[in-house]
Amino acid sequence: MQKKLLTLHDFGAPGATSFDELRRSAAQSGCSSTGGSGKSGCGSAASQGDLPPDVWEKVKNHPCYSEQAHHHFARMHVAVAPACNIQCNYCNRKYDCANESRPGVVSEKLSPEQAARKVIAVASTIPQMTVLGVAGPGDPLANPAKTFKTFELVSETAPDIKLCLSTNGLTLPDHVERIVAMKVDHVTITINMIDPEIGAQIYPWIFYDHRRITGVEASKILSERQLLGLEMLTARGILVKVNSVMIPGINDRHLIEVNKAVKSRGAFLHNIMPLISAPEHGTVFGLEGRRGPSAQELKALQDDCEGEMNMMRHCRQCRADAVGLLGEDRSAEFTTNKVMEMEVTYDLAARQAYQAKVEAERDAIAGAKQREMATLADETASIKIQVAIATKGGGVINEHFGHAHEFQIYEVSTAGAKFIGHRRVDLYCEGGYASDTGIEPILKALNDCAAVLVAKIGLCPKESLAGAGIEAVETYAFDYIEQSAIAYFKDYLDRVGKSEISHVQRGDADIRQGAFVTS
Ligand code: CLF
Ligand code: SF4
Repeated sequence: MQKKLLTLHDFGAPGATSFDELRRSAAQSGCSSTGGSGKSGCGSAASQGDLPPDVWEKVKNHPCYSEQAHHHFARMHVAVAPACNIQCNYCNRKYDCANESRPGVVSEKLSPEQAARKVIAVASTIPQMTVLGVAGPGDPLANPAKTFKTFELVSETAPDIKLCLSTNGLTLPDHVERIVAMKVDHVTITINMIDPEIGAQIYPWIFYDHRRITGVEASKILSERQLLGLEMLTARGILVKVNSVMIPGINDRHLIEVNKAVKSRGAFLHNIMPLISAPEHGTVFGLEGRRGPSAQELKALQDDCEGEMNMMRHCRQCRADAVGLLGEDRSAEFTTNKVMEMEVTYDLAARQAYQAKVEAERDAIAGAKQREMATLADETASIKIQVAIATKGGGVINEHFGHAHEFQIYEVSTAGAKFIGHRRVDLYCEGGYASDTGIEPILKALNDCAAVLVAKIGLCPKESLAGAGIEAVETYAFDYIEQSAIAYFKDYLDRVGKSEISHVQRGDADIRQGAFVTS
């Protein structure tokens, strides 16, 4: 495998090689992007054997389209699309807000050239970064020139990186052919309604056909354009994920109808996300005090929608400039100033070697899970429990309780262990001391769990968790997550059977809004 050595200054820094030269040099390196046509009908929990080979090629290292992949592979967003052509009542786009983490918020807006430079810098530093997404802070297709220029520069320079975009869908039908031509294999459409009367409560206006349109008419046009765009993409083999924001009191039950509508039009995956709403965001919903759903409400809706098309449950509601694994944020390492100073080595061979290593690790994880499942073969109990996992990634229980920014939540039963969500928390331990917020918010976030499996935990939090009925378990430190969750469940059933413990139905839990930020 040929190794390309490139420096960031090759990307237009003073006195550097031109971007064109860099593109040519990368194009000669012999790698190619993945291709093939997608088929709908499966989802993020699917494994290699569950999907046609061409679809598996597209999703196997996409952290959003494959729940398994999200333990190993990272995505990055570049904020090249500031404008938007509609208004959502849950949106207020902000810049330079490093403490706020939600879609629509970024620290820097980038030109396509700056964005391409940043992608190469990240790809060089983080070999597991496999996907470039354009997701805002406005709508990528309301900024088509910048969005497609960015994709063009990146695909010519780093063709092993998958291209992904996320849109409100209003202008999507106008851009489908270009999306296909650019080999953008993954498109997300945010569809919150198919009933314009409901839409009128979510969208005060759209800008379409050179005019501002309000009320039910606006939502009618938006919905028609979204569904048309979805049909056009799936007919051309593009994998389409539909994002829907669950807004209690407005579209919560209606999303079941949305699910049916998008499923019938070939969507690959449906991602129902909780409303992010707080007065300080300055959004209409935030200012009117509209709440987001609880953990149980969200899960119940996702369960109701789950059928042939699986639900995405591992979304972290990323910022439009997010970098890293879905549960981490490394964007501060890649500001424009830092990127300009970095000497980078775009090493395709190293990236591919990393991915081969991940393949082997995934096989080992799947094998271990299968072996553990065999131990449940004779179990008939109808008990289901939820367990929280402290992990830094890699599919392993490798995080100290006090250092966890989030816990991954698995539902475990005789059917196996299934990822059902994550809970963000403030660090329990800061600089060796318990944080000011204490353990209460963590207890509320994990209240629906019977246990938390950790690499390590101190006596004090362990006792607090026990007091709340949550068992802290270090037995599975550095073991695989799903294998361990099943092993814990087996042990749990044994202890219930021997009346050493009682199985109790746990209560609801808090979902903390937004995604992880470093500061
Ligand atoms: Fe980005 Fe979106 Fe592509 Fe993923 S995010 S454009 S599909 S690469 Fe992923 Fe982030 Fe959720 Fe989006 S976790 S907000 S679903
Ligand atoms: Fe904000 Fe996206 Fe809605 Fe535009 S489409 S208003 S950027 S949430």
